[in-house]
Amino acid sequence: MKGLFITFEGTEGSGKSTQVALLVERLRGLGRTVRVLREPGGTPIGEEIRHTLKHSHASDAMTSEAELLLMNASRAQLVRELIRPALLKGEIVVCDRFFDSTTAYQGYGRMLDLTAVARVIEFAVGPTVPDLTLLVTVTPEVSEERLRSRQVNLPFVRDRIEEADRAFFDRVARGYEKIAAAEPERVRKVDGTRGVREVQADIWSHVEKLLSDSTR
Ligand code: Z5A
Repeated sequence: MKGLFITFEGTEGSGKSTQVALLVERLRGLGRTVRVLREPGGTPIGEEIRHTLKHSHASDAMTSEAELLLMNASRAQLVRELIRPALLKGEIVVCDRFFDSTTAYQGYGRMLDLTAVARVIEFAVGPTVPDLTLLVTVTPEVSEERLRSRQVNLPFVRDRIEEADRAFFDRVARGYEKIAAAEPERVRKVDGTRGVREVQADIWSHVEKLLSDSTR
């Protein structure tokens, strides 16, 4: 069976991780072997990079260019160590964030040169591009409310990126809109403001189509 690569994107609090877990459960229920990954991270080296990006004491001084390269160092490792081998074995790879996050956050959010960002991404991933990307969208208000309620439940420490201002998140959301408009076949938008089950059903309709197309 052909390997399939599915990624989830969206601003924080959009419900991506919740939907990743539900999709993986459903695919495994169909007997498919599924590899679940997240970015930045996913490999031992990637998880060390993730820690530096999110929590290092020195990371306040990190430049946007260093952030771009660290995201893609983690990605280059993940692609070669886990994603390509899994796809070659015919597995389904589901990844919570992938290169569209870099375009949205470092490109549009941090306002780095978009051509340079695209070149770095291309170097990190080569031909390993998702078959389907689910962009879960929420309003800033929904995102803030969900993050706030999660803080009540968990000892959640706001990390470096999450402390950036509202204008940053507006730019990220606009960036995602542009990404979706540029690649409507690969990137499917899903309204994440609805209940978990409705969002899940919408996502499943896209995945079901991908599964049936892949067996033709
Ligand atoms: N980043 C980057 O800048 N460049 C890159 O290239 C990459 C990443 C790859 C990773 O953070 C950070 O790295 C991220 C982008 C940057 N920056 N920020 N900030 P992370 O991995 O720690 O977290 P995240 O990816 O931003 O996701 P998240 O904050 O954990 O949220 P989520 O996965 O989208 O949502 P969730 O955990 O599934 O749900 C959030 C809460 O809402 C939770 O309490 C749920 O129970 C609840 N929820 C979920 N769905 C619903 C619905 N439908 N209704 C009501 N409540 C819901």
